[in-house]
Amino acid sequence: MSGAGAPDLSGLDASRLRISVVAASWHDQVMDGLLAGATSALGEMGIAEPEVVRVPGSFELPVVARQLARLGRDAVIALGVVIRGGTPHFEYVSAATTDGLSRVALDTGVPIGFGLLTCDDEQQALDRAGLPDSSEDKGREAAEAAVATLLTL
Ligand code: DLZ
Repeated sequence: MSGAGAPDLSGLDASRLRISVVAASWHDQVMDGLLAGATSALGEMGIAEPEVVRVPGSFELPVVARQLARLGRDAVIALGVVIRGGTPHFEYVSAATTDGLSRVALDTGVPIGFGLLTCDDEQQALDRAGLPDSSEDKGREAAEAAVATLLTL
């Protein structure tokens, strides 16, 4: 993870941490990349097989993230992809999911990795999905951010 002041995660043994991933089920190829990025980052921290909970769509991420936080997870990584369509639905789902995840983090004090892609088209999402041709890996970033935040609390 880069960024001034971010905790150094190299060599971290997080195997005792209870960390779950909650992942939406729209846009399969992008989701596969986000999930691979997050689980690979967690694997490097000693969490070999993190719990992964699938939900129908991004709108459902906050309620499940909140339940996982309430059940004692140390951190939750939320992954989803919303792609702009021809109706205002994109704005509603993106805003509700973002606000909801933020509220979960603030209300529970449990770090929530924010791995929600909100993109104009599928190519933008693929570019950020951590796939072989992608330039960014937002699933990995979300996992690293959640754990880094946890280490600061
Ligand atoms: C309905 C919908 C639409 C149009 N687009 C997306 C999307 O791009 N990404 C996503 O994760 N979910 C989408 N959904 C589903 C909603 O998030 C939600 O699952 C449904 O409205 C049912 O509550």
